[in-house]
Amino acid sequence: MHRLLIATRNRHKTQELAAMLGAGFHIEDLSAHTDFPEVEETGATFLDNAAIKAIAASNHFGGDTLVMADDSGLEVDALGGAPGVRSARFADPGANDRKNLELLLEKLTGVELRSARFRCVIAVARNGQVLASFDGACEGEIIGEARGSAGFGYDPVFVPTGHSETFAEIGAELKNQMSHRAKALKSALEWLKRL
Ligand code: ITT
Repeated sequence: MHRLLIATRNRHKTQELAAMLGAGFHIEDLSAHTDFPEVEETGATFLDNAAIKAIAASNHFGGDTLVMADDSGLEVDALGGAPGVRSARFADPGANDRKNLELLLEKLTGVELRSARFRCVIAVARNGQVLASFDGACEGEIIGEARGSAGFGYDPVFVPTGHSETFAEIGAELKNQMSHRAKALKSALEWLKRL
């Protein structure tokens, strides 16, 4: 069984990744590692930030620990691609999901162009080196008010193309088949099998 450290404190990400990775992996995230310092996400792209998180964690844990980091976010066309890499801290540096989502809906009040996409970059690192990275995107649109209680982040306002329910209504199983994270992880899994 492969041991994989997921370099995140976002338990929703861990849950989704764990469900998709399945039983062949022994997974751990940063939640129990309170000594691991908060990593500043100073990159301009999802790839930069995924690499920053993966390298920091693999330096900290050392040895042969295989580390996977996910940097992800929402790009809204009417906002020129915002919140993008700032998705987790859109409303303010310590913002929570509800505040971010409220700000997004406020900014889109009366705006007709509703197209958006979630993006995810997964970086895999060991001994302070990024070994590979993978990306995935999921197109959709932002509705006018939040619907559903599953998932996290902007899920209650994102309806993936070809569906009528939001990611927060559609259920974890379906989200995990079509999401940005699912697509990035599918490529990562192919690569991990050959490692
Ligand atoms: P870590 O850095 O510890 O992994 P984080 O939540 O800060 O956790 P990011 O910097 O990658 O992670 O920011 C991701 C944000 O993008 C997340 O907080 C949500 O607001 C949004 N997001 C990403 N994937 C999402 C998804 O599947 N559903 C809803 N929102 C998502």
